[in-house]
Amino acid sequence: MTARATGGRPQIWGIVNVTPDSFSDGGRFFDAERAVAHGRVLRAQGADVLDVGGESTRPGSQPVGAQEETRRVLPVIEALAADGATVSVDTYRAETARAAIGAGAAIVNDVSGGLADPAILDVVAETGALVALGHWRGPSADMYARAEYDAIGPEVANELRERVDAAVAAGIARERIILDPGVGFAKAGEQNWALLRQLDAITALGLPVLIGTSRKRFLDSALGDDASIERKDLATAVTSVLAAQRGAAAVRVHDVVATRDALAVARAWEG
Ligand code: PMM
Repeated sequence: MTARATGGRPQIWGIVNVTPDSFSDGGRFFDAERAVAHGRVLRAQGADVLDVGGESTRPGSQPVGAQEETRRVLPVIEALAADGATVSVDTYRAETARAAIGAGAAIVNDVSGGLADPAILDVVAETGALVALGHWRGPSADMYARAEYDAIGPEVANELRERVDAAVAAGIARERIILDPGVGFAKAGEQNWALLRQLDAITALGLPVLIGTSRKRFLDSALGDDASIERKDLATAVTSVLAAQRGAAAVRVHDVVATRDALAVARAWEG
């Protein structure tokens, strides 16, 4: 597995969240079992990478801590990697990343681009994992306070270039870096659309670009406030195709089937 797109179509990263199920009393084992089963379904549906996360990074969400995060994701990563899946760990913590790689994760997906816990870059360098560096300006709790841009595309590109420099300085080979402009991270509503419109500024950095729009709040401005999950998944399939047409190498989604089909239809059109 490289950081490049597979066979001309973008990679599909399927989202596997390992968070407690408030509707079940099955306990912790059940949460992991459920996540593994979900990951297997996504893989069978065509996910190229399974992105396993144990802490929500949604706006306003509370951190769970490294110990709890590791406890949640490790058994899931172990089981999915043992199946032969390419597993990514969605974490900004060095300690979690190290444990996840030990359990079989091949990719560290750090939405903070190494800013939240700089030691994560050393872990990636030491282990030879791939890394996705996200554009980030601070923790979820107050990230909208930092959502100020004059020209969002070039500014995000510049800040990502600094993260690449930090990663390379830590000993990570450029070929092992994927960039993510961080849709929804320190960007409010319309700023996300402007960023997507200016995706060229990010792809011009010359590294593979990962885009995550799945079920995000900014889609509401196109769909209306009360759009169902199904409608958001359809919208995500459309944004994933548009991102792919503008050079994205990978898309991170909840609904793998919708995005897989949309990408296949776009490819058939393009011939
Ligand atoms: N978004 C979320 C979590 N992890 N990782 C990457 N690389 N890019 C993203 O856009 C991204 C991410 C938040 O969304 P979720 O809570 O639906 O997973």
